[in-house]
Amino acid sequence: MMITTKNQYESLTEDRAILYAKELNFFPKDSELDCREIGDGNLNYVFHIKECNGEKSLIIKQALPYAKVIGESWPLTLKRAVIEANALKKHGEFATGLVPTVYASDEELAITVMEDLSHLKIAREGLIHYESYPKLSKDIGEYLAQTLFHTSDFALHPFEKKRLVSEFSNPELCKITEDLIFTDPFFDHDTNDYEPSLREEVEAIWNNGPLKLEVAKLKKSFLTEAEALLHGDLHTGSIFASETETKVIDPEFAFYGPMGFDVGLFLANIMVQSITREAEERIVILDHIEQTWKVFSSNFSTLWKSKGIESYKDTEGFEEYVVDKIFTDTLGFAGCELIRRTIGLAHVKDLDGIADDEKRILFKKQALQIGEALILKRNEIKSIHAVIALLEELHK
Ligand code: SR1
Ligand code: MG
Repeated sequence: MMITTKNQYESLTEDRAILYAKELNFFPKDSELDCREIGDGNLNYVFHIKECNGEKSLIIKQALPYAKVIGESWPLTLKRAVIEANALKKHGEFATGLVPTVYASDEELAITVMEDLSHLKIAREGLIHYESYPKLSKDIGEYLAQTLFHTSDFALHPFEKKRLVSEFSNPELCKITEDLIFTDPFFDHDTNDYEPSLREEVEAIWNNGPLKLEVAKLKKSFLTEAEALLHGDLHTGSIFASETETKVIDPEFAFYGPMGFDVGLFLANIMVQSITREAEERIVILDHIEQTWKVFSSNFSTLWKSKGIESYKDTEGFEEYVVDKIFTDTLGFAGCELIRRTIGLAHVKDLDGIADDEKRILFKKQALQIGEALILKRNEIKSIHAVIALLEELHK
């Protein structure tokens, strides 16, 4: 079922969401519906609607015309709902079973109606509570290889690639990332939010010329390198998981950018867990880091060989050059993400949720230290094992 309706924008309430769901003809006629707003993200409403006396259920996600986390003083385009629905569909063509099915979308109401995934848990929440996700890194490695390869110039006719670049032009959401990940944390900006005990480390970042030069280069890559259709915000809060399933949600930041950005954001958010965990619980996290890169790079290579259309694909050294560049970019973007999640506007519960002041501050300092090292040493670090060694240094 794929419905595209036209209505004038109004924000939904739980009651209005039920009325809207009834119009979709998804539920049996006259069935009684229950609705709860379950969104805990920064930007949108998420309504979970289910039959009171039946099995069927769905999710209605509605973009608000402002950032929920800040309020109406931060207006935000509603076009992001269309970007999200279209990115879910485009990525779903390749990452089979790894994104929710979109049932309907409504451009005027900025609504996406999709598969209910409430039997799964947000991976960040689960990881904080040491839940085991044996498929997470394999699935995300596969998701990254499929989505990034198939939407790139290595797989698409140049006309189709450029059509998609235009379709997924997402300037307002990109500006959030440009500011919150690449700029504000590296300057004394009023959006920053850091604990007073970190003031010395924060000032050291603002005064670190060589670090800022490398961040400027990474920001330039983000601004200019339209390599593939990215998810654009692939942190562990954008992933639903269980022991047997993984689903990537929320691609409202999708746009054409450098491939390493998606890989780096995911790895940075996993790395936070390696910083906060004791030795025994850390092993599984380090394994996720290794497996994500291994599965991504080996699946990307397989796709390159089997489906690549680039004339130079068999030219000695070219594939290696492309994968090495993704790796180097990945490390740099991961470093920026670690720093912004520690001292920028949008934090993560993995760190902020640690009640013990001494431990929390220590872990935050370590996140900054790893972030800086990844940015500054990204051209020297040649393997995922070297990244793991860097993380393990913290615990010696
Ligand atoms: C105002 S939006 C803050 C952050 O939330 C989103 O999930 C993105 O990560 C963004 O940077
Ligand atoms: Mg989100």
